[in-house]
Amino acid sequence: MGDLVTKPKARAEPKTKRPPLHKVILLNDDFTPREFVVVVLKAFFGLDETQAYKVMMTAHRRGTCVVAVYARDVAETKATEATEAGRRAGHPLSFTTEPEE
Ligand code: TYC
Repeated sequence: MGDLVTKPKARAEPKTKRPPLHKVILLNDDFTPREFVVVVLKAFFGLDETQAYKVMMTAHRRGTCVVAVYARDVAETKATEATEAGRRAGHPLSFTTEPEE
């Protein structure tokens, strides 16, 4: 009886596909003070002053800016909590999430 050799099939996708990461996106508005946006970015996303100022100014000028990328549940929790911090202070500051391509 001849030996049966099973050739492994080529796999286009890795066997364990990692779930997609999600972006947290800062949205501009006309009312939230710039300094408050910077404080929130530092407190919730661990940005330093320089990074936070750049992200805030990018959203201010262009309408949106990606703040950071996390696993989906972490991204959603951070976006919700940072948005709520704005609400508690009386500001319409808003963060959303979307999957990374
Ligand atoms: N546009 C706001 C202002 O002029 C500042 C601001 C920047 C608000 C970025 C939100 O995501 C934002 N006071």
